[in-house]
Amino acid sequence: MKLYSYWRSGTSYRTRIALELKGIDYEIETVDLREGAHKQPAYLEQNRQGLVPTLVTDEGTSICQSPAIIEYLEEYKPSPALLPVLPEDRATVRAMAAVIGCDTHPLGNLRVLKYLKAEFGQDQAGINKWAATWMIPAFETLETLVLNNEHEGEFCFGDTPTIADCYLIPQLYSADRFEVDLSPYPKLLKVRQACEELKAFQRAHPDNQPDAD
Ligand SMILES: N[C@@H](CCC(=O)N[C@@H](CS)C(=O)NCC(=O)O)C(=O)O
Repeated sequence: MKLYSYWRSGTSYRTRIALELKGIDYEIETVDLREGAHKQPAYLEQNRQGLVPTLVTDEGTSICQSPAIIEYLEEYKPSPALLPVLPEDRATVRAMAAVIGCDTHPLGNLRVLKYLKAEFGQDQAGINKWAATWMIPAFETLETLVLNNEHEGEFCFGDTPTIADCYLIPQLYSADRFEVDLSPYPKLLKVRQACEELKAFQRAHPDNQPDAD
């Protein structure tokens, strides 16, 4: 498979984690967001929205939207599972992922931040404040969800990584970039520690990508 990816993109990062956890062979094709490569015709052929990531399957199908890609990977290679067995547990894990994927990450996307700078004259301090405004309630919610589910363990849900961890770790990485204080979320920090010990998370980390600078 081929993954169109940008090293610091949270959605690329979460998809790389899923690919790595599944042990799927894939190659990276880098898309430099800073240079606008995602808006070039060649890339738009793969992804009509002009966003990363895009996964191209071995059969040549292009899949966009990281939630769709991650769910595809779960169906394509069910083991190791990134979702629990029971429907209600699966819903819990998907809800944790959605706190980030639906309600948090989109507000900190490159195009949103560029707009805040260009149209509203925000400097880096303003951008950091914006990022914190939306990340803090998400982390508060997740800290509670992770602590209060019946399957509390090393990871967001139980003792093996799930889709929720694929979403959480890149968002924590982004929090560090925007200087969001993570000390009020000790459980999330413990989960991060557990993830950081796994090769899959290490290999997927932005610093370990071919386009990292
Ligand atoms: N919902 C999409 C969002 C994709 C997305 O926002 N990707 C960002 C990078 S994390 C991007 O391509 N940004 C380019 C831009 O904002 O111009 C997904 O999960 O794949």
